[in-house]
Amino acid sequence: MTNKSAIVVGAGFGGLYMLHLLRANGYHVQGFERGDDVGGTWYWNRYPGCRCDVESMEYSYQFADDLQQQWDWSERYSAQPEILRYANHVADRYELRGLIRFEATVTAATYDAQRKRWDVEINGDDTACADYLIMATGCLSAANIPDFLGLADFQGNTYHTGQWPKDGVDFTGRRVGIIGTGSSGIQSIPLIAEQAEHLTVFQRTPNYSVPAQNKPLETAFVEDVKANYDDFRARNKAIPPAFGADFPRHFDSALDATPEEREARFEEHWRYGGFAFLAAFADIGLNMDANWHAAEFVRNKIRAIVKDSNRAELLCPDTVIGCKRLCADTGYFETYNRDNVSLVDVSTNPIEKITTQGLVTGGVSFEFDDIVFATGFDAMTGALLRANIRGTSGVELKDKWREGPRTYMGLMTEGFPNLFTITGPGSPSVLANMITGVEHHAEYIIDLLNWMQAAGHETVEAERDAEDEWVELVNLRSQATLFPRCNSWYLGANVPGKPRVFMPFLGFPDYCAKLDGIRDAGYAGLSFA
Ligand code: NA7
Repeated sequence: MTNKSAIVVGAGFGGLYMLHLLRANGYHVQGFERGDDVGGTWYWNRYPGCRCDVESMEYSYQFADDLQQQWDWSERYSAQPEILRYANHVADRYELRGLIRFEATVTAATYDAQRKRWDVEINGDDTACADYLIMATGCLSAANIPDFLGLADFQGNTYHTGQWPKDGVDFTGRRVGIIGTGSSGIQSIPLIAEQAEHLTVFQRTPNYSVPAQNKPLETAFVEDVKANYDDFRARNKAIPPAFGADFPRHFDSALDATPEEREARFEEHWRYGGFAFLAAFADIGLNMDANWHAAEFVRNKIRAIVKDSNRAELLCPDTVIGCKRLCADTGYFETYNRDNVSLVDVSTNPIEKITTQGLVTGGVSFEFDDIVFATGFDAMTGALLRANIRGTSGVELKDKWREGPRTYMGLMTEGFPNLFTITGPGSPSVLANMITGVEHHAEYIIDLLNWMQAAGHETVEAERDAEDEWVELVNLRSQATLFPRCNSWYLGANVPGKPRVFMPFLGFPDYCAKLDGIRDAGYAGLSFA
């Protein structure tokens, strides 16, 4: 037992495991969570059709073999209710609930350099303090509702996909408008369309989506994975996204194939489903010409599925495929063949205003009973900046990150001693298997804290030079790919005014090797006191 204490903010998968490790290592620990239960992103995103785009056998903790052996998933891609049940199972199994105060939003966190402690304000009127502050606040947890004129005037119901009511929503017989065609829109539109009297989709940018090809998990497959789970996990951790090791994967160039070979390869990957589509050739994410072939294949699929040719063209993206997160759907494009679904292009005529009865775009008024905002998140930095974090000399994180997030290893930021970010910007985070990522971070943090206890250090802080080099490295790695060539939330481009900086570190194995090297060099780039 140590006399050191830690506050963990967030009770999603990162926070839960961090709490477990801290307690197991003898730290005094207190968790705070905005929701009234565990689950984080999977607690809030309850919209119809919400489902993980990483396969179930991979999207789970691997720190305890009995846990992964005993838990059973029902489908190839788990739906939100099942993932939330899993989070609850973990919280109960490891008796974590007692460590967490629910409905407790951290509204400010200030480092006291004299006492070498973090003072945290909860719900604006309560306080707590600890030696270490660990932000496990998630990458997709700060909802983005655009600042539409007249937003408060609407007299019907409004919903954001990332803040969905616990009891669900019944759209039967209702006129519904939905804004946004990212993953949340693409997953929810087919199901809302089945219920609503009429659904109008407001699309600013069409998106690439590949069928998920979701299905019940086969017993023989599950047994095989479980019999070789360590090997399965190790193979996944050895590839850049830390998932999909068993995808059909090809290492040749799309440009070396004949048109017939390309078509056959893309068809094979389309039928396999989901992210595997991007593994059809080695250079889809690297070469614009190769990328065009993959994009054109999807456009032709859209043209074949959607019967109204004008509507099909509106749904065809002309951007780089895989640059925004590729979506995995169930019946998305088919939904546009329904009589009760309309599609409105707002790319050239932005939504002008929300009215008491609906909204106006291009001078045309639409009336709705309900409006759904599938408008995404202030990703990766939003939840951290909303917590009003102040470091040494009162520096605010939002000021330090005004030109974009700056971290060392995606874990720490200079000027903020003893503050850690689980899957922070500058770590693989959203471009790797998130659960693998949070486990790696929580384990790295606990090793570092234990090392500090043994060495008698009270504080740890990133060094400015090391941080500058890290930011440069993250940026350079993205420049070698096509990721910077669109307006994605990976770049902060979805939120007006947000600096355009590519935030995830590309490549989980390289990232882990770098962090191991830093640790083996006595935590080079961190300074201790
Ligand atoms: P996304 O992928 O950020 O999608 C948000 C959508 O909302 C996208 O189509 C946006 O269009 C649209 N949007 C945002 N603001 C507006 C305004 N002002 N007017 C019209 N349309 C707008 O969020 P999701 O929740 O779907 O998915 C986030 C991640 O969660 C996803 O990648 C998975 O990892 C899970 P835009 O493309 O910006 O033109």
